[in-house]
Amino acid sequence: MTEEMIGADVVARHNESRLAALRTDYESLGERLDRRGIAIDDIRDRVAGFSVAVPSWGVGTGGTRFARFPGTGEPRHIFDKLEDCAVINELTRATPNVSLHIPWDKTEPAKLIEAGERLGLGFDAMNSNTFSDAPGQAHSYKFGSLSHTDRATREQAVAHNIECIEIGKAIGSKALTVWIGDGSNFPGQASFAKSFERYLSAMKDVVKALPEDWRVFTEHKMFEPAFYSTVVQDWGTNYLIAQELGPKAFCLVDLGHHAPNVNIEMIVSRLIQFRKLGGFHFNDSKYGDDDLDAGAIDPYRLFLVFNELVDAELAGAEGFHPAHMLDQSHNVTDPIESLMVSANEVRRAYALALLVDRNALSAHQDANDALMASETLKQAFRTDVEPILAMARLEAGGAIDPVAAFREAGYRARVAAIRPAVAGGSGGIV
Ligand code: LRH
Ligand code: MN
Ligand code: MN
Repeated sequence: MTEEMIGADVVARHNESRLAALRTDYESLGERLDRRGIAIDDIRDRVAGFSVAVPSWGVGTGGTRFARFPGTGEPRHIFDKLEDCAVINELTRATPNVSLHIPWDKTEPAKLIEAGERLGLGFDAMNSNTFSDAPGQAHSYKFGSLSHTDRATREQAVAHNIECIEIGKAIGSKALTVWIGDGSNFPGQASFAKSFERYLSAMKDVVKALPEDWRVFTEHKMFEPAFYSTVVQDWGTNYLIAQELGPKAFCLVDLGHHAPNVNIEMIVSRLIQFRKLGGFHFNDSKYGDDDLDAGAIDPYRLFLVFNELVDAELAGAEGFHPAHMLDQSHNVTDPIESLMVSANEVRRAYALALLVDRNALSAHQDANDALMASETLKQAFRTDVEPILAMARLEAGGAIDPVAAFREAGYRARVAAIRPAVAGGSGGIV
């Protein structure tokens, strides 16, 4: 029996007052979609089958490089974090898996399994951390980790990644995500070629430890914490890595890790075409790695990314099963609310992309009718699919309006009474 964090009665009460309006809206949208030759129930079923993993580190308040302003009832440890993640899934029914970060979430695997079973949660990709020093570790990552000039430091970073795989194996994960902060701050500080060579060699040792049915996702990021050069800085380098590391290696696209205005949807298309798209960290940004909620700044771009994903899905692209994860940081919102909104935004982008008239789009492309091609995408994007998302949640036992239900349930006040307040302070980067 799954332990409920919110309670089915609270959710039922919440839904009751909204049910009639939702049915009317769903029916009316169904009629309009029908005129476009789209069966609304098919879209609802696909949306219901779409999930996105929640990052364990996302349920705490993040910070900037300058300051951290904690909220009330912040999770004290991984078990509190898992309870918060369970709330998100109970209300959205879109996030049945959690992505762990080691050593932040390090604990006995048996206890993780027990908590996961109790809360109805599974575990998605494991994330290693060689971008900060853990207490007591022998060698510092100040000047790098997997690409460090010192062999012992590289070996320590490899051993840490292997430890993440071991924990993941015990709890049912099937992937390891590796993001490193390695890079340089001054021209001349590091040899680009030698650093990359050392990184590739270390990663080959990590790949050797992967079980048969596992994948490794390497995550690129243009800058930060290194401000002059970064070892795994863009999708080109990431693609080279995936090629060098072989069939278990794939590229992870964190939407916030690109220069402003970069055409991310085109990167996604390229990686799909060459079978190296591993998955996503969804978030949004205006300037850099802002880690804002998915779709908060540019929902059209999120839709265009999903347009590529749906295109590949419907075409039955071989070996196409990208991992969907959120990765965001919250400074001014309740993290649970933000993650619920993001999960819904990701589903919205998926639903909207399913509405694209692909035959028409393809014909407009062939006829070089730029205007109508663009309008075909816009027609889908302009549709309000909220009734579809809400119906998918409702039928799976979730809330019609997850944020309102969360507030009605008084969960944050309840945990604030148990979890001691955390002191604020100076920032950290993630
Ligand atoms: C780096 C990153 C990466 C880390 C996470 C905490 O900016 O996106 O995925 O693991 O943030
Ligand atoms: Mn990320
Ligand atoms: Mn990031």
